[in-house]
Amino acid sequence: MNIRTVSTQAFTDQKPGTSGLRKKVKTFQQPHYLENFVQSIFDSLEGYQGQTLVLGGDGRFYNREAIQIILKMAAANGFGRVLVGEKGILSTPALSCIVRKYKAFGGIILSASHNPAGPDEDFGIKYNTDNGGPAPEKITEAIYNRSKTIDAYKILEAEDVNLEKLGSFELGSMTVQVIDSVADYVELMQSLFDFGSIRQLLTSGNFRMCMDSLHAVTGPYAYALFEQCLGAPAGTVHNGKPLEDFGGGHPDPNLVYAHELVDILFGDNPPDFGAASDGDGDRNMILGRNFFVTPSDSLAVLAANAKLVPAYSSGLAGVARSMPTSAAVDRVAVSEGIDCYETPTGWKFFGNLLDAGKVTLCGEESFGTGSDHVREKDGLWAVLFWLNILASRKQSVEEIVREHWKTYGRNYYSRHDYEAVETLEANTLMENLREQLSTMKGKQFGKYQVEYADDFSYTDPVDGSISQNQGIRIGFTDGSRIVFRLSGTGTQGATLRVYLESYEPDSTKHHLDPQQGLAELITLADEIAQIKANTGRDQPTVIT
Ligand code: G16
Repeated sequence: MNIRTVSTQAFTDQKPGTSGLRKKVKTFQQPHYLENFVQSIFDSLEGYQGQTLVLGGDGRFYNREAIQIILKMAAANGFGRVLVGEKGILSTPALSCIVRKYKAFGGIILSASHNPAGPDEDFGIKYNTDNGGPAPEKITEAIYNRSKTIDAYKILEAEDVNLEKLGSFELGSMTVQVIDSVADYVELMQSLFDFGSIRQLLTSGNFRMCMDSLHAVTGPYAYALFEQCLGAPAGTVHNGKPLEDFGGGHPDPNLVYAHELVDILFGDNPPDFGAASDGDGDRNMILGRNFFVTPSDSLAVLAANAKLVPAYSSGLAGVARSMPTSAAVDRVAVSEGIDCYETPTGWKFFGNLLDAGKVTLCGEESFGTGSDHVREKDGLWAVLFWLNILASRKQSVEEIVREHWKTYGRNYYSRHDYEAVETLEANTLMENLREQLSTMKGKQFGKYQVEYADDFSYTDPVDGSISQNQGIRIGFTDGSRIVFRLSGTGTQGATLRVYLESYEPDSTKHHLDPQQGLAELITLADEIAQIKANTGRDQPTVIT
């Protein structure tokens, strides 16, 4: 078998975003596009000769082709072994688990997460380091820089590897091990949670749950966990067959895109508990009967109830949340006497804190929660965590959240997304905001007085690295805030995210719908950022 060195020309648009490189499938299908990026990853790493790489994706369109290319490039570049999920499938948290368990050099995940899939939709690729977590900015910058000058890549001339069955194959001098995509992950979950009491709950006949895998990667994991290990009745998992186009849907577990599940939980005779995950299995949405748990509240509830879960029974080292996530978890941290860290958006920023043992739980408003068990957020882990709490407290989801608000106060919270806005318009809006920052302090807007206004900057407490321009924050003297950011995961134009939050300690005022509770702030956000005028949009595309 020959190793070929192929001449190529650099692409200028291979800058990784919040979570790897995400583009339209058609972009990735251009000659040399994927190869250039993969070679740029390898060229930015040192010491991988003879080492193990883990490889898998969420099963979306182009997953199979990309895996074959990457296998041949890994062989040509000198990796010793690649562990690849059966049929090329690994959820993002499962890949993280496998990198850590088998002490691999790193991993490559093929996914565009919650973005739709299919020939005209999205694809993505991300490198994870040996801790199982997304590469830090230092590495993603190096990959991007390399991609701008690359002029050749190496690939083995070989037949495709059969990924349909488990086993070991030789590819040049590299071994390809096709592994069970689900087993290691299920074993890890069994080591964390009280499967005995969750099984009792799910088989009691008094409790029904519905898990919507949205035809994405979590289907096989959800069947194995809920229906096989935990005894939930067949049919508990909905849309569990992974499809290359996710059934034409948008695999984003929120109130808009997971509407089938929402209709069930808010319909007649709803089950007690509903959950959904996203394309690659790292996000989660939690619903009770007629009740939606805001992701920021979900993080806070998990933190407050962590001692009920065997893995966290001795308490948490600390917690972390991304800056735009509500401060609900901060209040739990204060009451538990533990540290709470505020990081920029992006799971990669939690890695150092987790590795250093400074935090045990972390989460984001973008439907992500996780812990130190892996270095990615983990959708099914969050579902099991909730089930463990429900089994232990024997209350409904709504009762648990309402009691939580009573104890800690309620952080009313909502995110308004304006998707596929013209990039120029979005940049102008952000620039205009930046220009106002220095004169904002002390300004009065109706009942709100500005306490601070800045562009969030983060200094990593472990390695001292600095990340600037991470979102514009306008905080008011009553603790409310508005945050403006441009998403780093979209593939079309720009997505403006507006995050709104206010704090209500009085439990007689906890009954409002967040859009009502935040109505004045919503109007104010438009007044300050001139969203309608700048984007021509009357209302957000998605409200969560
Ligand atoms: C990724 C990141 C998350 C981030 C989310 C949204 O999630 O891992 O940390 O919160 O994107 O980022 P943005 O607001 O920049 O679009 P995922 O699930 O897409 O991998």
